[in-house]
Amino acid sequence: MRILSWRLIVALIIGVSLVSLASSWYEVQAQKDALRRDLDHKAETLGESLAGTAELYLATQDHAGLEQLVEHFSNREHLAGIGVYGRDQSALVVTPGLNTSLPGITQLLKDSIRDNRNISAFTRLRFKRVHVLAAPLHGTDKTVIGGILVVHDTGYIRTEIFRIWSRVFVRIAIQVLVIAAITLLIVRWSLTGPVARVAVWMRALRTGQHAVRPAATDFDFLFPLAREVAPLAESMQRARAAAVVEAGLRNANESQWTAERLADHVRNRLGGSSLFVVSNREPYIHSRRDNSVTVTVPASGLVTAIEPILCACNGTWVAHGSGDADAETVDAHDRIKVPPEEPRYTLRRVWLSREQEEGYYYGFANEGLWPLCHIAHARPIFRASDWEHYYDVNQKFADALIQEIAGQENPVVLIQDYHFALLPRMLKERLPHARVAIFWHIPWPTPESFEICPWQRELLDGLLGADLIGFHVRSHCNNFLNTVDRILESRVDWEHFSVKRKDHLTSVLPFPISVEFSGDLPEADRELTSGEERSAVLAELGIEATFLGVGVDRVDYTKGILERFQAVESFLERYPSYQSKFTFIQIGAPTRSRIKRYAEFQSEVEAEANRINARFKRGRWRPIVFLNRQHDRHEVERYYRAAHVCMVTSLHDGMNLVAKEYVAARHDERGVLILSRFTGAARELHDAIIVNPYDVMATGEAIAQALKMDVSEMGERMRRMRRSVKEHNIYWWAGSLIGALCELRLEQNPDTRRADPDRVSAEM
Ligand code: ADQ
Repeated sequence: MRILSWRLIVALIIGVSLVSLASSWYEVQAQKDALRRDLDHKAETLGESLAGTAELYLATQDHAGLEQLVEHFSNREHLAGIGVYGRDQSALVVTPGLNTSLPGITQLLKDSIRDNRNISAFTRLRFKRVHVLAAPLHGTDKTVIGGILVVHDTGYIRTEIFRIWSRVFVRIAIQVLVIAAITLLIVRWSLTGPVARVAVWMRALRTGQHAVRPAATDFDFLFPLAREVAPLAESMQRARAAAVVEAGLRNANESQWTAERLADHVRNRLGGSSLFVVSNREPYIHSRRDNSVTVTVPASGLVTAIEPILCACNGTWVAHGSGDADAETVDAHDRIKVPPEEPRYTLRRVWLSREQEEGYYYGFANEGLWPLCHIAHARPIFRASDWEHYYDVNQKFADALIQEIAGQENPVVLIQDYHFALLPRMLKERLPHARVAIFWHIPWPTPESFEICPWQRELLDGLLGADLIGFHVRSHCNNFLNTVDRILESRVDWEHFSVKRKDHLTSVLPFPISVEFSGDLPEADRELTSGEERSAVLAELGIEATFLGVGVDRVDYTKGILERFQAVESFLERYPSYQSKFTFIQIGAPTRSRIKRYAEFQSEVEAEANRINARFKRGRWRPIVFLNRQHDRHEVERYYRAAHVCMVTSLHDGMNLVAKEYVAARHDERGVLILSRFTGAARELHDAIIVNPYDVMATGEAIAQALKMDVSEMGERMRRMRRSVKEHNIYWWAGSLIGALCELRLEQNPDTRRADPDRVSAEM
């Protein structure tokens, strides 16, 4: 860096000096020319007035007059001498010191008399630089009768030029000093300092010490480098943290699932097979904002879980391209390599028309299947046109997958969710050698409920094309097997949880989904305790309260948000001492707003919050704060850490990740979870206060129990729940699912299926 600074300084100094010298040289030359012209002019004027008088004296032979004249003029400024000569160049009157014997001067006089004209020149007189003017003298008849010489000393011009050069050199010296100082400062501020801080950061990362990431301004100059280094550093940090956790757990004879372990596990399980994931929502969305394309990752546990697997085996994710700049970022085959900062796998986008999206996604999936599978007393709407779109879109995804899979020997396909019930069969019919699993993220209803669906047989048959169907909990598996048993020609094997239909065997197993469990708080969040976080959150909201509850949901009628608000109301009624003290914050992301029922529900939630607030509100306290927007992960986690109690009161929920996120966020082992018994999570998190959300009064009592809970009991409960979530995290879920799928023998017979010692038994 020092050499660079010096090089920069020397180069700048040489450059600036050369430019200064060149421009000064021109300036000096111009000044010199001006002074010379000025002298020439002065000599001419003097010569003229001298000649006029000298001619009179010559005409009258007045020698004394001539002498007086010469003496009179001889003390002019810079004048070196004056001489009056006869026609034969003989000196008539000459000031002392003017040596006319020098050939240069006598020649000028001779030429001037001979040619009858003024001649001037700059020349040397001994060691002096002089200006000489030779002019002819005329008689009354205009004939040349002699000549004069006017000699000026030009030394003053040299002195002036010297003074100018001195000023130039002083100016250049000052410039050099200023440039050197500014360069040194810039190098230090923008280069040496940031590079040193980045180096310290990287060294701390390398040596595993506490590393504080330098400020964004430090990366400004080093942006291209930082773009590469930052993910590298982060993955190093993650790898190191994972290694530490692994080592710790190995000692304790346990093994926590991490992204690295999952990647390794999947590589081993897949052997040389390629992995294909299908979901409706894509992991990267390209959108156009202010003339530039930005990429966002939708907040979803699925991306967290699936991405390491796809990265590990360079797989392909097929999804609906929903971003408005998606089409312009893919290649000719609708593919794009992701993650953008370090491309490791392929995202294949499938395009849907507006009608298709309306019919397949909003219509059949969300107005038909969603209420069909959730017991939340919303009537499913089945339209034949929606069903057709649902069928077509499943077919479209099947076509895209077949294109992607072409030529692969043992492809493994993992399909996500209720948007693709028909896809497993469509795939298997064309690719019988593919291993196909579908994971159903929502509950499966009882056979009696499912039977109302006009396309019940087609849906079941489509699903049974898969080799493996995953649900969150055992009871959903049981409901599914019961439904198949009742509706389709098939053989259900209750011992091995499988269905045999037309010689094809489908395993139906529970894989409870989870969240990423990080042992460490993000660096930025280490500073505040939950109490401080609470004060900060309340201050930001302009609210005064002592106790805080939180709920985080899409504003969906299955999430029991109205019942939750009513439970808060009941609690405040029964425990008035908590009025002005307990505030419940509902973070509610608007969802599926194009569906009438959802738009209505959104208004109902707002109205209920307003009603309860109007009833109890006092000063700067309000019982309910409804924050109706999508928050980023960091914001949501702040609320989790700030809240005394988290309420999950779904009327029916496949799993519910919010419950697990709250537990994972409570590094301080504080906080109480109130959890609906109708969530999949309630089968795992026994230390939550389990409630029936339809029983509003009992849920209100649960709030009182949570707020009064003894710290040691709270800690015990939270510790046990954290242990469970930590052990069964999102990586464990993905590893179990892929492991089970790879373990199945295609066209297997249940009696010959090998037991997998590593297979996760998630008996729920
Ligand atoms: P969802 O019905 O979407 O998922 P859930 O499991 O609770 O429900 O997950 C919601 C996710 O969205 C959570 O990660 C939560 O933090 C986030 N979220 C909700 N509101 C938010 C907001 N306002 N701002 C930011 N983030 C918000 C379906 C099933 C579930 C099943 C999951 C996973 O219905 O039962 O658990 O899939 O399989």
